[in-house]
Amino acid sequence: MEPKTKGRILVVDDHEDNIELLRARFEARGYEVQGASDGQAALDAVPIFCPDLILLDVMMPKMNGMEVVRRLKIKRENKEIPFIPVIMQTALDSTENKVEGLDAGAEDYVTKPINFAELEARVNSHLRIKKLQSDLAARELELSELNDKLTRISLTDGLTEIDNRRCLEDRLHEMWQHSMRLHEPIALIMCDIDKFKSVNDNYGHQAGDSVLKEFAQLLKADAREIDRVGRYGGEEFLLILPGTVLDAAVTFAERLREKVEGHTFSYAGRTICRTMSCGVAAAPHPRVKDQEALLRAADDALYVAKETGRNRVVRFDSAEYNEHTESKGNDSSDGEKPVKQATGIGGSSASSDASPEPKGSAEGRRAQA
Ligand code: GH3
Ligand code: MG
Ligand code: MG
Repeated sequence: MEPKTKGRILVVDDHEDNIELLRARFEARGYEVQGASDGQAALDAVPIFCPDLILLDVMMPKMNGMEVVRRLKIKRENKEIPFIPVIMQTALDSTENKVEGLDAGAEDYVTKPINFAELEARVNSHLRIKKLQSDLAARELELSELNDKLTRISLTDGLTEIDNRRCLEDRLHEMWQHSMRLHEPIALIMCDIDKFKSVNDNYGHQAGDSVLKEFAQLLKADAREIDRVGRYGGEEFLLILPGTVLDAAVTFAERLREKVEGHTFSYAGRTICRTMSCGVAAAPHPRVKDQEALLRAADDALYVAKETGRNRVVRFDSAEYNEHTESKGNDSSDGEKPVKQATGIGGSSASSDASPEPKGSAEGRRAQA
């Protein structure tokens, strides 16, 4: 194994003899040294040699040390290079040079002729600072990665690995604001697997988990990139469709419903079939004033789909929706008189195991879950 170097030093000097002198002394003490004989060569060497410290002569032809320091500083500010301490080598009597060098961004200076013991002490002191800085930067990076991971976890459903309810609510908030600002439509589809409890009862909880995962992927596969698909709770999923009018959302929901109806879920060699019910709502709509009302409208429409037989898509404020909610007296919208529409796309006929069973309001239903 190669012995660990005490540090990588880039020595920049237009006199080759000076470079060789410092190289011999530093290498003898376990440092790794590279020389550069002008300013441009030094700048070129930095990304390749990756020095821990630069020992820089001020007086050089073409590009002097001051200019090198200024350019290094810009590169560092642009995050092209990490922090690299620079020690300037100045003439003994040039206070002006020292001030200018430190102002330009150098960390320290030594005066020529060089006292090697002093130079080595300064080099070590700056290497210690550099190490502290890079340890700190590595820790910061670690923390920020951990933070990103935690954020991702807090917004993702652990089982299905799609957006969770919190994420959906955040996105809905953003998308609602965006839609209102640009006067664009926005639609929601609230989906609930029919008779899902019986999957758990008949095949076991793990089979239920597996169906939920597969179901999430079925929904996601058909959504556009700009749509959000998430698990709102238990076996209830929400799709947020920006820029989508009610008619288009109902058509899409119907397509998804048919897809689920025709799909065979499999778990441990057994096949399971299920249907889903959907409630669809969109804005702008005279009865949908805010994002909460939109969510409630989709949820209420889902409730009607459940009550009227399951395996159906019900549109908020359709004739069917209004007739049903009026007869039940449980419409939880804003209390204004429902606007009757000619028809609500009612999905297919009821599934065979469907048995309308009143469970109270949609919110009540969720509270039970
Ligand atoms: P409905 O058609 O009225 O929606 O009937 P349902 O059986 O689907 O609805 P119900 O609310 O009666 O039951 C939902 C079931 O979903 C009960 C609960 O145990 C199950 N469930 C919720 N979350 C999970 C989960 O993460 N994994 C599994 N396996 N089951 C879950
Ligand atoms: Mg269900
Ligand atoms: Mg449910």
